[in-house]
Amino acid sequence: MMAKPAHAGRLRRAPENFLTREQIVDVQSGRRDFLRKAFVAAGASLSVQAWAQGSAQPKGDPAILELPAHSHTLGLPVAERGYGLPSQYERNLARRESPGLTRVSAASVSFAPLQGLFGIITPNGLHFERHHQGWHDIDPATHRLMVMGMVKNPKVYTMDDLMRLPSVSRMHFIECGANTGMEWGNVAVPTVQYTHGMLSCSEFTGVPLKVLLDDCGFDRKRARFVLAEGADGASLARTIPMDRALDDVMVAWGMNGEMLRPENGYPLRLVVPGVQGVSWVKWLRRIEVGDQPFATREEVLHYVDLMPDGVARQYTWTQECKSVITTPSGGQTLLDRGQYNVTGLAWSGRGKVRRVDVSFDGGRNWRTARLQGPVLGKCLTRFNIDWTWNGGPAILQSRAIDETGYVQPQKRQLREVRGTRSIYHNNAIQSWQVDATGEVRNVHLG
Ligand SMILES: Nc1nc2c(c(=O)[nH]1)N[C@H]1C(S)=C(S)[C@@H](COP(=O)(O)O)O[C@H]1N2
Ligand SMILES: [Mo]
Repeated sequence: MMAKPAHAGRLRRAPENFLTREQIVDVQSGRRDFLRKAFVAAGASLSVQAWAQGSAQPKGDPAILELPAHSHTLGLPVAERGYGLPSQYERNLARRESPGLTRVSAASVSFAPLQGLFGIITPNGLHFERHHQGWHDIDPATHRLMVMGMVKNPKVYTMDDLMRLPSVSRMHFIECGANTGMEWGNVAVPTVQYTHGMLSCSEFTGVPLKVLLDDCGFDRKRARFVLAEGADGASLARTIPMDRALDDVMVAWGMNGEMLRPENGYPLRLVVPGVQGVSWVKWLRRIEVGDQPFATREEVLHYVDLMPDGVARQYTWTQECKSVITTPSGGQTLLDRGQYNVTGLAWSGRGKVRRVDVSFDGGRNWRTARLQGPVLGKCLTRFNIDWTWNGGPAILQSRAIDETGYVQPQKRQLREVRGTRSIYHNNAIQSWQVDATGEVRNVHLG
């Protein structure tokens, strides 16, 4: 049996990463210190040394010495609901809304709890949500997709028609262009759920858009762009350049092995790998082929970046290379010094992640992290690196490099080019400060 490192550090997992009002009062009145000691004492009673020496029974921990009821009573029969749910002990792991984002738009957003997820796949019930005009649970029997414009044979497809076509399944991340938007200014939102939680990753199943465009006989000479439009009240519509439409764009109905969830576009959504979330039109009802960009509301008024010279950067197709440490991250607490597995996510809209470096001293020194397979193009990549916390203050950062050689910028470098008036497309390096009490918080370095 492999011995646990004798000084393995422990972390308060706090999936939701938020203290309750009572806990804040506790902290203010000094009770937090008491809680900390209680945690440490409970852990210390399981002698790690005893395991390492192969001793038959670690002494003292009632959780291992006393036979719990579940070990000598009859368990439940198969789960009551035909569709399983997480353990009751995981109730805190949930999507959450942030009042802060009303700065970007009055419509709704919920953030994925990145701090509580493992690997690269986002469970369907925790996939972030962004609705410009609310969501609907649309009947697939009456849903239709129309392909029209510069095509020889305009067509209307039913879901059955679409699902008979040759399909593919591929893993991709989706990130809202406004992800990490609040960090452009001097607002340091508390947790990674709120800084980076408009990010998710799934295996999508659907038909390549190219198959539909070929099926309708698009005008190869004149067609340069397609428009994708949703069936919601927002009629959300985005232009996609033809080279992308013919490359890896999918008209998808599947997400992680099952049909899309209603809030993520059931029964049909566009998947535009590497491109910001707004182009991933949900409840997809129309594809129009044209010879110029369509200049819809969503690309003229929204998702543009106001540059320092006052000119707006429009039609941002690609999400640039980015990464973030998810554990330890803002709101979590290191309960004792010792060894930690520092882990996070890296991604690039241009292809594969080539390398991730991690710094523990605010960017002075960097060490290369281990990339966990599979490393796929336009997909989240999980990284891990060992760290021994000596109990002193530290600043944790991660810096991703993609296969094109693009290096994720420092916030300062990004601001030099883009100014401070942007909301969208912030892919700067994130800093988490660990202070001597072990508490981790979001800090902006100059
Ligand atoms: N029809 C429609 N499609 C939409 C939206 C919408 O409001 N309506 N929101 C867009 C935005 S801004 C994003 S970031 C993604 C979010 O996808 P999700 O809710 O599945 O996470 O969907 C995009 N597609
Ligand atoms: Mo978005």
